[in-house]
Amino acid sequence: MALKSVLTCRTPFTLSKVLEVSSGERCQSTSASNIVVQKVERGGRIDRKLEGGRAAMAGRAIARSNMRAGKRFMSTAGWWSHVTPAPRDPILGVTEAFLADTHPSKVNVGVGAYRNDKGKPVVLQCVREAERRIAGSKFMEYLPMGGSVKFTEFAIRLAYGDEADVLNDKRVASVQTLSGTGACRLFADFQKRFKPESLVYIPIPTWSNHHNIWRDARVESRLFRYYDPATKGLDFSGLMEDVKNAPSGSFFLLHACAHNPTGVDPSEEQWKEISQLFKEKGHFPLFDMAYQGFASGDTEKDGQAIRIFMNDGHQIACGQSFAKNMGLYGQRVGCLSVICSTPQESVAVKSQLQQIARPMYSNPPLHGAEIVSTILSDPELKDLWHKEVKEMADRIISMREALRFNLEKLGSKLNWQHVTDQIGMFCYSGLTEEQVDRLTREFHVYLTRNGRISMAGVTTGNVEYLANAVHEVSK
Ligand code: KET
Repeated sequence: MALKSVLTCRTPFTLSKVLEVSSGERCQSTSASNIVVQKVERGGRIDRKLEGGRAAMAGRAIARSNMRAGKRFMSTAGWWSHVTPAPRDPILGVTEAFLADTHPSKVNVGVGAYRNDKGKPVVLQCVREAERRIAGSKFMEYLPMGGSVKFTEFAIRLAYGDEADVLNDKRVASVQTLSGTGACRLFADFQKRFKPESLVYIPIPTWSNHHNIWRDARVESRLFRYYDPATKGLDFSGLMEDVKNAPSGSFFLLHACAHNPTGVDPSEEQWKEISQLFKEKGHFPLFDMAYQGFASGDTEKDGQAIRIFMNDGHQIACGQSFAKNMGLYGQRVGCLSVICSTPQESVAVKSQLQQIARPMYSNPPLHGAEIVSTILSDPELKDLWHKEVKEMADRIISMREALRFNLEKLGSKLNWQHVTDQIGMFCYSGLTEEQVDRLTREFHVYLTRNGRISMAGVTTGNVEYLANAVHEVSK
């Protein structure tokens, strides 16, 4: 059968492919998974419509017959006709929707990215100075698979404290990662490879991407209670019960500070109790520390949970991100560290973490690691950084007060105390999905559907507008 093919692309997602067949039939694919077969002589009237898998099969059949006819040809169905669009990311999708909105009063309190009081992204002074110092650096070589050793040495000192025994004993395996996400993912892959039967327990609720990370690493996950919507605080007894009932030797994902999305952290006493119970049960604590400095404004204080577990002798793992606390979002700079029982074990663990990184991205990027190690190795720059972290944390705290004040001023009958009780970047407002949808539809306020407000996007300029909108939908 003689076939002639024409292929045009209208958009990256919609292919319009036309094939003429000798029988007089014409096969047109109107979308990637849809083929319409028409009789040409009958003026294009649709005779049959094939969709999805059937369309793909028809496409392949036509392609095969065309191959037999010895013609150069492209398949009607396309290699990827079975691929359907991925669902929108619950956090980064909010930014996409915000950018598409042209309303002048629109407000983005979706993604957890710090803005100054003018609503603008910030480059910290310490970062600018570090960049000035490393500008013109002749070193553009590959980093080792585990990244910059100088960087990881400073990163783990920040996490565990300069004087930590585990550091003096050289018992910490650490690698530079693609920010906090990369640290979690590398650990999840490591867990799957070396404890293939283990489970990971994830708090309810948590950063939405945690679920994706352990799912893609093929680690079986379970949930544990964390937040109590009734009290808008920690469900401590529920948490302890779930920790107790989990099979011994389970992995638990914990937020080191400034829990995302709830802004609710255990107290020092509660962390101590959790640590003790973990000891009894032989559970593994994995800390995601994406916000060190953002909870209290003090990086040491925000490392409290890590220090408690470390001093209790746990072999913890910790994922660090410098996206938020140094404003290095797009630089993708983070660190994964694992406390081991001996220096030899830590050498082995590090080599295996590198082995996982090698076929995925080979080695991590240089620039962000250079910035971080320049800042952390210079006492003056480090002081400046501490001051700037505190300024960011303080601005967020003052916006919490302003939001609550305005809601109360508007006469809201609801209790908004949690807005100021919670800490870190987020306010877990308690708004329902329907109320969030109204906020976006009627007021052009963009936030995640779980009612999380990124306080980093609230400014003196938009706080009244935001409070009014929240009040209107929650009356
Ligand atoms: N852990 C937590 C708890 C977290 O909130 C984030 C980012 C990350 C890790 C990853 O950050 P990275 O940029 O890979 O270092 N959270 C914000 C951004 C995002 O969703 O990617 C957010 O919740 O808005």
